[in-house]
Amino acid sequence: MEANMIKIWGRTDSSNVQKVLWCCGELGIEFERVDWGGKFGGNNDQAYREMNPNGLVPTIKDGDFVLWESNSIMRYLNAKYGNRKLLPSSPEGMASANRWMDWQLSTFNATIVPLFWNLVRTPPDKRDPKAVHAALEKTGKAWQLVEKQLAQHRFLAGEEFSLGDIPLGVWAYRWFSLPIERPEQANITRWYNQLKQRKPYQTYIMIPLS
Ligand SMILES: N[C@@H](CCC(=O)N[C@@H](CS)C(=O)NCC(=O)O)C(=O)O
Repeated sequence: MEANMIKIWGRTDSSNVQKVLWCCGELGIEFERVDWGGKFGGNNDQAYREMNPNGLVPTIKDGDFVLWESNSIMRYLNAKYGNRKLLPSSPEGMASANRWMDWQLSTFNATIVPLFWNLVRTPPDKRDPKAVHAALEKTGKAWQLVEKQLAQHRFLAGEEFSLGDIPLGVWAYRWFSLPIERPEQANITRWYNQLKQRKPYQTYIMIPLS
C-alpha cells in the first residue's frame, strides 16, 4: 500500500461499501480495501470500534482522518478529490442530490432490505413469504417516487449523473436482479440501463448477489 492511499474497511457485497467503491471508481481514486464485516467479522475488534463505534462497514481512513457513514464518505471524497464534480453546483441541484441520498438511507432502505435478505441471504425453507409480499409492495411504491422524478430528468438530481444516483443505483441492480415480479416503471428501467453503461457500476455493483 502506498503511504497516502485511502484505506477502506468493508466487504464487497455490502450495499453501503459498494457506494463508496463506485464513488472511488467515478473519481479515479486509488484505494486499499480490506474484507471486513459479514462473514469476515472484525466489526467488534476494539481497534475497529475505536474508528467506527457503530461496528458497521464501511469505514475509511485518509491519512489521519477516519470517517464512517457511506453517504458522508462519498461527499467527503467528492469534495476532497473530485473537485465536487459529482454534485450539481446550484444550491437547488445539490440539495436535490443530497435529498435522494438521504431518502435512500432514511426511508427506501427499510422497504427493500427485508426483500433482499429474505430472497438472497435466507435459505429457501426459512423464508417468510408474507414478509416478501409486504416488502415487495412497499418497495414498488417507494420506487414510484423515483419513477416520477426520472420522468422529468435523465438522472435523479438533473440531467447529469451525480452522487444522488449512487445510493439508489446500488439498489436498482439488486431490484432488477431479484427473482420477483416488478411493476412496470419505464423511467427507472431507462435510468438503470444508463447506469449499466458506467465502468465502475459494472465493476463494483454488477456482481452476483450474496
Ligand atoms: N448508515 C450506515 C449503515 C452501515 C451498515 O448498516 N452497514 C452494514 C452493511 S451494508 C453492516 O455493517 N452490517 C454488518 C456487517 O457487515 O457485518 C452507512 O450508510 O454506512
